[in-house]
Amino acid sequence: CILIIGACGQIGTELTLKLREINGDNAVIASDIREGSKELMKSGPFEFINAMEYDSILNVIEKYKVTDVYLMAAMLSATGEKFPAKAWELNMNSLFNVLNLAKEGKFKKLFWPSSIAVFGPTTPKEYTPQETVMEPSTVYGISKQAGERWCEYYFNKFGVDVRSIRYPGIISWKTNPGGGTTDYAVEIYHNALLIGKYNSFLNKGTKLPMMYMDDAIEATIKIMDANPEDVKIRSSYNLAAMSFTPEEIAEEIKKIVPEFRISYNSDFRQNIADSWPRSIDDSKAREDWGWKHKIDIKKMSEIMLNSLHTKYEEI
Ligand code: VAH
Repeated sequence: CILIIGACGQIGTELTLKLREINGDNAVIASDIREGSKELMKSGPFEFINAMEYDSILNVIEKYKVTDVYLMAAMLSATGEKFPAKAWELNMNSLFNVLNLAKEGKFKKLFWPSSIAVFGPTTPKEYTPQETVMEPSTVYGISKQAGERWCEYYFNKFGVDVRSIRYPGIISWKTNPGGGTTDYAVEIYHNALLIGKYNSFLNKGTKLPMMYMDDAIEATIKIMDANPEDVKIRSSYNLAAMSFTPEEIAEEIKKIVPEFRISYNSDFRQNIADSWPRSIDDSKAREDWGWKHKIDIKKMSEIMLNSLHTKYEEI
């Protein structure tokens, strides 16, 4: 069966729910260091796992005869700059735990998320290639770049079947994101409905690669279902759907919430955003395992506002 480590996070929650829909509730074990949303907790088996503790992962793998592991626990870019040592420790030790468990044959297939944060200020900013200069300037980005190198090393040296995607900013409404620089693009929708305005911590003109959650979940499942020989890149695949600026989201929101107003007041996260690409070339993922995105900024805005409107009405 499948084990999701970090199942209570922004991506982990929806990945767990989708995998349960496809494989059956009891075929997917959710785990995290704390309990998650009501919807997640009542949808199937849950185990407490600290991703940095090898034995706690091994116990669950043996208890449920796990074959596939998705390691979704990590400290993201903004929080990582506040707690650099903790970010490095969590992001790397958790990865070494699962790479070594796979190397020792305790389970078969591993998914590990990388990020466009592996790119830095010296990387070409538009249509960033799969292979290019990567000098990340955040601890999070450094940990993802190092992680990619280790994934490729364990594949080449020990035949570990690890697969990885460089996620762009992910937008969703079911859980609140935690500690990311792209989180402005989630907060803005909540605020549009709650107070009709948003003070963006990223400046006008800050274009970043982004993706709606359903596309990210589909890509994750697609790369894990791909034939091993089609997964030609074993560091991590560039992945993209759209790129937009805060003002472009504001324009989409105004089509549905005409009185919405945006203001700008950048903070330390502006430097992080400025170090990242503005758009990504994901042609290798499209060629190798048939990736294609479905949701654009218009569709995303409609889904976000309609879903959040319903959510806030229920409260
Ligand atoms: C972050 N949401 O902001 C994450 C992601 C590309 C951004 O890695 O840190």
